[in-house]
Amino acid sequence: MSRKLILILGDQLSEDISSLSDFDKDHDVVLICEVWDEATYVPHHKKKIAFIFSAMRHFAERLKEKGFHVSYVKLEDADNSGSFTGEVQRAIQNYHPDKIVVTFPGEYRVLQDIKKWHDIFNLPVDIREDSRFLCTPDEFRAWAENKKSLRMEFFYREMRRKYNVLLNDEKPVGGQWNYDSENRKFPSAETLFIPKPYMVQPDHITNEVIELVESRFPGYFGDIQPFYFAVTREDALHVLDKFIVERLNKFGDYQDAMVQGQPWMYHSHISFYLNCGLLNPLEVVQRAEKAYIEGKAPLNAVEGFIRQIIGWREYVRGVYWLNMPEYSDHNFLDARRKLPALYWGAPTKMNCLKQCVKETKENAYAHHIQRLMVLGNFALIAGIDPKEVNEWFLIVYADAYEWVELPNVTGMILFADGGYLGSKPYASTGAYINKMSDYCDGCSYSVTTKTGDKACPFNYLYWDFMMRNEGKLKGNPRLGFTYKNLSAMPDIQKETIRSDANKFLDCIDD
Ligand code: FAD
Ligand code: DLZ
Ligand code: SF4
Repeated sequence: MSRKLILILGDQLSEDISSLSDFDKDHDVVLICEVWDEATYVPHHKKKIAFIFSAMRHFAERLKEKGFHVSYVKLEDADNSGSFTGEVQRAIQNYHPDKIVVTFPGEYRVLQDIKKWHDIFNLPVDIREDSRFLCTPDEFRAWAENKKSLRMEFFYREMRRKYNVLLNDEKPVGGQWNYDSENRKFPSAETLFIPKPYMVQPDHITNEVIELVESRFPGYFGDIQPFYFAVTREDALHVLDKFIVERLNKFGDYQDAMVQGQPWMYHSHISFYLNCGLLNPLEVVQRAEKAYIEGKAPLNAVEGFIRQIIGWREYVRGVYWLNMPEYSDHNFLDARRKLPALYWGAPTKMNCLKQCVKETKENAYAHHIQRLMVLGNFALIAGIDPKEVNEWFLIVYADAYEWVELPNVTGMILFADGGYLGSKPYASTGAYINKMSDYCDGCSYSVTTKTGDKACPFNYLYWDFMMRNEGKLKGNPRLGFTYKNLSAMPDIQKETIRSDANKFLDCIDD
């Protein structure tokens, strides 16, 4: 009887993963390994490493309880080779398999390694579709074919039809596909009473991993304590249930709101669990839809939430696999500035950035609008090199894997792909941040002042960005109004803006 060696990666922690679909308990072996290469290919946030390792260890225990033969390699094991290839090699020597099986990985660089194994080990390598995603790379390719630029909204409608989500006789429930226009409420008194998310007490496995990370990754960014992530499927389901029951009803209303001292808001905080396999996207969507059908959450909230998962999440993955490896080299706006030290927690007088970086450091999490309109917007208008921005976003968030991080950074926030993913750069002055948050109240700068030492840097950096990139952006139909305003601006004002921007950026790390 032949034996399969099944490698399960740290973001494939699902019992229904395709690589296990024909597991033979009498012969096959599952390999799960903590390897130095993965833990260090970027210096991940400490909470991210602890989360993945603990979730991997718990998952291995679960498989063993169910009778799977699991070979689990810990980071500190004496013979650990430090790489997937090295660990597969050791497992081949130990178990003499006839075949290697792995589900399609989440990152291009890992896929390149896996593709070499057939030649290195002289064994067949079966790379299986990752059926947890709702759109395969081939389906996405077919949808994208012959389109010069892609738009998420049309992809999303296809996905609603494919999975029959929020549809009545093939028409969108409520008559509209998208209820975003109802979803941009400012923070109000209600945001003072946000239900607390489900926080998990670390067990002995997690505590052991925390100690390991503290001793082996001491200089890495981020606070490891307090640690409260779910690391099992049961706890991840609790996180999801608590969100559906307590916060989904307000998700739409406050999706874009930012409140100082409230890192979690009405968001779901399930990206970590979706991306490592503890939750499945379709089950999440179906639970949200059920809440709407049962009258427990309004349509604007449920539609908005579902759109993020079957729309944006699948769309960015499609963009990633369709365009790698070229996508990681895009720099359409030729941005060259180094990432300022404030992204690593160096003091800054800009309160919005200070709060978002502080929460990122504490939680390995920031919600979407913090990533997009504060951390991302600043990186865009300050002209920071896409490579540096991508690396930062990959390091600091516990949900970050290149398939999802890269399109969001290169495409969504930096417009570095020239408008392939999004129709215009998400650049804004301080007015947007002031409208959607209370950060400006506690800031040393004045959000209503446009130039000079007291002025909010977002105000002059925004116009400086538009001037610097006029040649590339002026023709964008969605920026027509901006460039009309710019052309009406007196030259002296433009000069002041340029000079304020240069002065600020030149001293940003002082
Ligand atoms: P919610 O706001 O509750 O949304 C529900 C779910 O929708 C999320 O869990 C996520 O799975 C999905 N989702 C929402 N927006 C997106 C999106 N733009 N792309 C993909 N999925 C989405 N998400 C990641 O999972 N990993 C990343 O590395 C990542 N990097 C990002 C970088 C930037 C610059 C930006 C602007 C966004 C990034 N996102 C990333 C998307 C989004 O910010 C996070 O998915 C979200 O903040 C996670 O928190 P949540 O689970 O509370 O999400
Ligand atoms: C993120 C991560 C880390 C920190 N460590 C490991 C590891 O030691 N072993 C492992 O299998 N996976 C790890 N991961 C997740 C991988 O980086 C992820 O599986 C690949 O990038 C493919 O998406
Ligand atoms: Fe941020 Fe400007 Fe508001 Fe300060 S004034 S918090 S820098 S937007």
